[in-house]
Amino acid sequence: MKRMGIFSVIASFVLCAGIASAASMEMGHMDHTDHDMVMEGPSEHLSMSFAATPASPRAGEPVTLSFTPSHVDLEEAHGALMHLIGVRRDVKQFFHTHPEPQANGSFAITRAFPEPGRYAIWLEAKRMGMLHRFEYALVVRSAKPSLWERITGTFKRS
Ligand SMILES: [Cu+2]
Repeated sequence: MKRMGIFSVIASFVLCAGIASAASMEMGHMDHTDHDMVMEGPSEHLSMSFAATPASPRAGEPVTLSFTPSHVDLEEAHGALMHLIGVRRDVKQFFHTHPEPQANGSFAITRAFPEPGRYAIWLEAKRMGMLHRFEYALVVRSAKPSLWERITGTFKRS
């Protein structure tokens, strides 16, 4: 199998054309490709609240990321109503997913982060013809040490 590296990360971003520019900015490339106009952050048309449950997750434990839009009439963009990517600060961890609509009007996804660290999370949603990109931060703590590790002190924090 080929080594997974920065290029597979970029390839994944290509699936989400709109979000690609956020990712390339994060990686220090400023080249701009053709895509919808993107509003950075909230506008009069759309704002978004974010919550993580638990708020301070540990690696390996499921955490629900939920996003509540200010308006219900989102428009599909690139095949989904919401696109979510997360990148750890060192770009060694990456995910791209699509939060699912919930009965309460929010969109949510539950996942476990395999590795601790500081993640930047971008959510993209479209309303009134305008893509909006929201940026959040999430700190994933180290996995909970087992009783054995706590007793013997073999637990290593990364
Ligand atoms: Cu997507």
